[in-house]
Amino acid sequence: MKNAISRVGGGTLVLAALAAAALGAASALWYMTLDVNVTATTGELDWEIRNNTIYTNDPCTDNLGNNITWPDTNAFPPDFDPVIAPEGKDVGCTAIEPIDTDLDGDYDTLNITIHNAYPYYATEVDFRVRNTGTIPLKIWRIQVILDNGTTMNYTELNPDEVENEGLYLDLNEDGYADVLFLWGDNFGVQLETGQSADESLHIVVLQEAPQNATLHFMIGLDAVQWNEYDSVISSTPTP
Ligand SMILES: [Ca+2]
Ligand SMILES: [Ca+2]
Ligand SMILES: [Ca+2]
Ligand SMILES: [Ca+2]
Repeated sequence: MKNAISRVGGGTLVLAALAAAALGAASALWYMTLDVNVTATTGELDWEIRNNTIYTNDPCTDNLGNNITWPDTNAFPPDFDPVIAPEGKDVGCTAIEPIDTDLDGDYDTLNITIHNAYPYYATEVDFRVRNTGTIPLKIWRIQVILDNGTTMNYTELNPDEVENEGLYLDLNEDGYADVLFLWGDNFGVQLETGQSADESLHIVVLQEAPQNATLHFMIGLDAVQWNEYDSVISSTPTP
């Protein structure tokens, strides 16, 4: 009888040892899982406006910063197709200054100033956006930032407004639109790390723009990681 009890006792010990071993295995597995999570570091979402790709068809200065004369472009309704001003007149010009607003070493915003503009003066702002992060991204929306800090966001959700018909903007908030923006596309185009996409913006000054005023605003962009794009645009109203 003692022997039988002893055997049972021995069996219990063996089971306990097996359970401990199993627990040890589970612990090891748990730590391995943790290791995997730690090793899979998060990616970086980042992009830049490349400095040497910023272009306007009516610059105020040359590459050395000297003032230059450059014929204006005009664009009249209803189609606003740009044409060189009659007799190659030079009245207005466009200055573009890239800014690094978050001080991370790359340009993310454009400071745009239109000097001496008049109704139907037209200008073009082109630039290239490059994915400088480590994960694919898509350009989500445009930001137009007014002097008083008001920021308006536009996505491709209203393609007729942003890409085709254009966007009428009241820069000085007097109730009348001062400029018409017409955008190129490349919303939602996937950019792998290191890849670039061109953005172009046509700006036409309208009849109601203030006289003797310098038109100024800033342009920024928002990008999202590639697999967030659809859910972001479908859940966010514009502007
Ligand atoms: Ca950046
Ligand atoms: Ca000019
Ligand atoms: Ca930056
Ligand atoms: Ca206005």
